[in-house]
Amino acid sequence: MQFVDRARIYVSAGAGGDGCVSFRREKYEPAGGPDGGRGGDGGSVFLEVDPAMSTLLDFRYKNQYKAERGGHGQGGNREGKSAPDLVIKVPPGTVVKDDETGEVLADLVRPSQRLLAARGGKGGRGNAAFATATRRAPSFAEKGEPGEARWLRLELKVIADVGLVGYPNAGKSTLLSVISAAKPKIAPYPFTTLSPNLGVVKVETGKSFVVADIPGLIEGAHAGVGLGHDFLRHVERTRLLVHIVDCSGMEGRDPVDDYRQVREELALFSRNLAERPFIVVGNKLDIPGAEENLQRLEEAVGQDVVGISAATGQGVKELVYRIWRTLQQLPSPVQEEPAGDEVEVIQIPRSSRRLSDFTVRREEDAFVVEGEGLELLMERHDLENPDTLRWWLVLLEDIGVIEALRNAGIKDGDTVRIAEWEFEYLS
Ligand SMILES: Nc1nc2c(ncn2[C@@H]2O[C@H](COP(=O)(O)OP(=O)(O)OP(=O)(O)O)[C@@H](O)[C@H]2O)c(=O)[nH]1
Ligand SMILES: [Mg+2]
Repeated sequence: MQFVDRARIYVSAGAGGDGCVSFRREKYEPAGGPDGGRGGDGGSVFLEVDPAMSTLLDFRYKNQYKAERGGHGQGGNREGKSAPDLVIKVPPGTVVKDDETGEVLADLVRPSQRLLAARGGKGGRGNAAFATATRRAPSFAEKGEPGEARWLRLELKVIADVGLVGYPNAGKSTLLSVISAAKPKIAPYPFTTLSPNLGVVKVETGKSFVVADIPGLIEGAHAGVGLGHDFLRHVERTRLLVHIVDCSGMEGRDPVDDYRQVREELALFSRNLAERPFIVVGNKLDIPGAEENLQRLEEAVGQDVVGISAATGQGVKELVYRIWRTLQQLPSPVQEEPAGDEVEVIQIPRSSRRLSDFTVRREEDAFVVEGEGLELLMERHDLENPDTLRWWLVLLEDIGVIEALRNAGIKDGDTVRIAEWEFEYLS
């Protein structure tokens, strides 16, 4: 039995720090050489599998994740500090999709897998990096590159950790309704539950588990009497059974008989289920006389029985902690790999940012140059600065933009446009 847990999160990486404009100051040298350092890189955002998690519940409370930006470069060729990466833990089996396109970016299954969900921006170069034989004192530096940001859709096929079993009317659905947000049908007659209900139980931040509530089991359930048979198959995949017994003795039933009958049905269905770890819960302690039945039950069971009233909430919180603690001692459903440093980082492909990947197109009023790498680089520089502008025009020549414009038939006086920026072509 599975249901799909979903969440939407926003991940944004840190921008790179800005490069610095600075000149060495020496006692007898009024204008020393450029020594502005590079900015530090921005932090990236990673998604990483945490085998201890089984739900996406925490993402309902926090869905924005931002890594910090890199520090700015400084004089004396000091590089800015790089920001730490931000690692978000997700349960094993989380499928990560691009929220906009629905495209699957990663299927995070194993603890050693990491998705680079948003790349941090590179730090900008300081003015020292722009010095050449002919430009000894560059008055400009580069801004840090922006970090990537995107909305992600997380989807997890949830397998229940805990199966609620018990005789009809024991209060299984009532318990589920008070420990989770699930809204199962509850009524004072047997077989109210006709198909399994799943609920996510939050213990505290980062600690939650999934409970399956199945129809009540009666004598012959293992052979298909009642509804139990089909559903026993489903609880077979849970790690822990919580056996609910109605201790009220209402309707003339004996809790000890009910307990034994359900245990027997489990054993007849599969040895596996009979050997599954289980917690026994005596319910309906708000009814007079239930306490005595609880004691009798405890003696018959031979292990302690947790007493609760799903109706009043008595003992329920303690039960939830008890279940959580027990789960921690049980093997995780995902096979843990031997510890090693073989981490597989999954990358989200991005379009080419090579400066040489550009196109030239002729429009009515201008020649338009387009290229992601070129446009991103341009954004990081202030072309109002004449020093920067000279550097930029040489760069356009070097990477072949000017030649491509000539091939496209450009003449003196024509306008060239790159993103928002325009200039007049002069050969
Ligand atoms: N007094 C009292 N009544 C309870 C308590 N828990 C459940 N009930 C009642 O018992 C009846 C059966 O509860 P359900 O939660 O539907 O029982 P179930 O085990 O899911 O039953 P099936 O789905 O038929 O197997 C309902 O009338 C509940 O209101 C309790 O702690 N005290
Ligand atoms: Mg029910």
